[in-house]
Amino acid sequence: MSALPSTSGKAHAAAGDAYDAVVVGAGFAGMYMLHRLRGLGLSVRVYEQGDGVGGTWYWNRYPGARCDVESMQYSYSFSDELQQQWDWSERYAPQPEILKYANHVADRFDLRRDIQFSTRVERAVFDEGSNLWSVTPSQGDIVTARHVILATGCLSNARMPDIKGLKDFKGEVYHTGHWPHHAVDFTGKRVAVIGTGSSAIQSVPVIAETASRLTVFQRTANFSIPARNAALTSDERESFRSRYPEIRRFAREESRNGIFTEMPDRGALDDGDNERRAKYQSRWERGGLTFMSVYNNLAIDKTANDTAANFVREMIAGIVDDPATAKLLQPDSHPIGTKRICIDSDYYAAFNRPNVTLVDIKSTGIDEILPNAVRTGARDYEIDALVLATGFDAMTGSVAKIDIVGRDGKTLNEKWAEGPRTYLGLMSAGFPNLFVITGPGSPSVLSNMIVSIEQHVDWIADCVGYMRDRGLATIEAERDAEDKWVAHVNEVASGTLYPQANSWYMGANIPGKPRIFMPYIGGVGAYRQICNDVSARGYEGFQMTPLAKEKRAAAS
Ligand code: N01
Repeated sequence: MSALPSTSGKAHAAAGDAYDAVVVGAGFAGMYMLHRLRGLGLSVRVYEQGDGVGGTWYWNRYPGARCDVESMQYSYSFSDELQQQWDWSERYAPQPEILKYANHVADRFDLRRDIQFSTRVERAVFDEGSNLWSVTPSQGDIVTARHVILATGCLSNARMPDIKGLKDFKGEVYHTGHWPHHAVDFTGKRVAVIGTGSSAIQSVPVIAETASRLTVFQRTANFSIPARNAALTSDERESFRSRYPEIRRFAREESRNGIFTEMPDRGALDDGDNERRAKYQSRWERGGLTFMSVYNNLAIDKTANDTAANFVREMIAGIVDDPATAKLLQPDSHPIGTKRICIDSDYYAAFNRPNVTLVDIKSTGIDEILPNAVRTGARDYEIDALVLATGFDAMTGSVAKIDIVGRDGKTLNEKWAEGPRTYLGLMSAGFPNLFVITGPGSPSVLSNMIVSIEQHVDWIADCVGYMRDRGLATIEAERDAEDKWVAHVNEVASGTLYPQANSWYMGANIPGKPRIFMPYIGGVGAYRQICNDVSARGYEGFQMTPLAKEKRAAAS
């Protein structure tokens, strides 16, 4: 039973309302968290900045936006009826369909009545006397909660680049991560795209179809593998559905990245040139993220990695007609896979169109944005619309926007000033009852996000239920356990090639952000086992304190 009076179903929380849990964010993580906590009979208030559910899929509405994990796997597994009944139309569903799915889930599980939309959480302060959090939303009154769960997303804090003159541009300006809800029509317009990460790689071929001229400004070339997207047949859907128990089990327990696929049994150098090439070719034809799992050492052995990188560079040269453009598009700044690999539909081929130009800004950068043009060292490019595909303050950016005050008045931003510190990516010492879903120090962005979200949500819900059943007031990571976990996360990362790239995994895309490899690269299955072992041993590495006597009586 709820430890606190029910305040469920109110449009706005009122002053003094007390909840068992406040959840920040109503994306895939926040929605499932709400569903699980409600299942425990707890009172929950979810605050969501957008005016609808869906998180990433609510904000990222840019042309060509799709998931890069196959939809039959990038979907909730917690409800068998849901996964048996929902029909994905394509191998990689487009953003509107994923958003429709999020809305379907919200309706199906009656989630909206506990979500307060168009509301950010601005502040959360832990009161050491009552062991409760005091949460300040951007609208409505301050509420209290025993638990605060950050379901704020890893790629949700869109980053505007600091380019001179940007605010004086007179044409249309869009950020891919904050795309407007109204239709954007580029027909007949001169469009510039700044950035060549996944968002640009997905949007460029689509924008190129209608723009009169598209100029893509590239600072760093990225590796991209064809998606080979196609409509799903009912036979294909059925084949997945009938094997779901094994597919989901494998993704959770055995996989490295939360995706059901063959596990490589050998390294790239164990095969001869012809055999290796044939394997890369076959994965290239198949398309998708599993290109990188053809061998088991591409992330750790540079010579092995070079064989895959060279293959992709060769494919790029084969697609792009103009040799100078092909050369620019061939990445040479990082080992393949050490920045999140991109999945595209005709990205490289788009540069064969007469209306598309690639501009290399690696050495010169963009000098400034004029009211009607992008100025580089070489010349001015006149444009009508500007698309900023410049990424996110990843993993910590959305957490940092909330003023979180823990024990002794210390803020989380102070504690994380030199880089995020967590135990298991779930909690941070000094911040009792504050959980992060898919936070830094967990596999998170290195995985199929929904698999990692479900794992964290289930672990947190089980933990909250355990506390409720035993009359416990707080759970808090121990410093020693946290230090050891942070050291372990760093040690595992340093055994790989990942730190060699200036990636958002490393915080390298944000000036001044500490360079630390943020996610845990030990693998989804291994990580789950560690978390399960910790809880099985009575939450080893966490301190728990009991409720005061009278509160224990009220909670039972
Ligand atoms: O962002 P990014 P993204 N001047 O950071 C450039 C996920 N995602 O939105 O590399 C000029 O990857 C920057 O250049 P550089 C996915 O996990 C998933 O594309 O810093 N250029 C880079 O080229 C992905 O990894 C899907 O040299 C500037 C680009 O902008 C993550 O989101 C789809 C600049 C930013 O690339 C982020 O992808 C889309 C400046 N001042 C995204 N500042 C799916 O398929 C930045 N850049 C699910």
